[in-house]
Amino acid sequence: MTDIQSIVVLTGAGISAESGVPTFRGPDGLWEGHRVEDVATPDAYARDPDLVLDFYDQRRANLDRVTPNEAHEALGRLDAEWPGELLIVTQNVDDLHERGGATRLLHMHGELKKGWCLACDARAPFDGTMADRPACASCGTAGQIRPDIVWFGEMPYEMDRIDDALAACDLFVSIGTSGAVYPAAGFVQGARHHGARTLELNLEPSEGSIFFHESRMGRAGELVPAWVDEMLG
Ligand code: BJW
Repeated sequence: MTDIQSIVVLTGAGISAESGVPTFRGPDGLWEGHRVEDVATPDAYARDPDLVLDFYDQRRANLDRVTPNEAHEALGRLDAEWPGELLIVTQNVDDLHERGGATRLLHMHGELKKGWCLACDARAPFDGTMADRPACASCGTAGQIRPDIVWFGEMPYEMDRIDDALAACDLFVSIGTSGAVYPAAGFVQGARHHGARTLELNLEPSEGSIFFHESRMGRAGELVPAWVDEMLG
């Protein structure tokens, strides 16, 4: 892979699977006893806020029991050593990329460790239990903090920045994502449209596998360090 200056990496739940964080679309389409559609929509939150807040509280607490794996650490190394442009776009709401050393990173679907106050619109770090209906540190209103997570029907974060990076990149790499959720599922075609080379690293072919120039199948914990070694020569 010569002549590569600018890289965009997209990651999904598969990169955190070997850390013990469950993926969304397992064989039976269920996840921790819930269908994603039952908890990851604004309607679900309006219908049963206790269920939704508890679901995210449990996942936030679980972050303290997991650690970054070889794939997160390899991307942290790429971030530290790659001399050109790099943007790691994660769909994941865990903090394993940061803990693996990534800094050129954005969370397009939000973060478990952030809260969004619906009373004053402040988004702030959060590390407690939302089901207890805490007060907002900015405005003092109690019971109005929801997870700062992008649910179905909501606009993912930083789309302009992502679109600019996709248009300018020489290489687009997708890691551990099923390609089932848009707009992320369309990034490969966007990058190709602008002339980028495209590579998929996944356990099995994603829904958009045919759009990639190259697909490598296997565990992220093996494939990602090997690819990063290639890039850093
Ligand atoms: C391994 C591995 C190992 C395992 N090593 N690999 C009809 C057509 C097109 C679009 C739509 C449509 N109807 C509605 C839409 C839009 C909708 C959408 O895409 N729906 C689909 C269901 C069709 N999208 C939205 O609503 C988005 N917003 C939006 O579109 O706004 C309008 C807009 C317009 C124009 C431009 C921009 C925006 C918002 C989507 C929000 C998604 N939110 C979720 C939940 C977050 C909350 C939470 O975490 O609880 O985000 S859904 C869930 O899916 C989560 C994930 O980030 C996302 C992607 O999942 P991911 O990461 O791919 O996980 P899995 O489980 O699906 O796959 C794991 C993969 O890893 C598998 O392939 C495994 O094989 C692999 N793997 N172990 C390597 N060890």
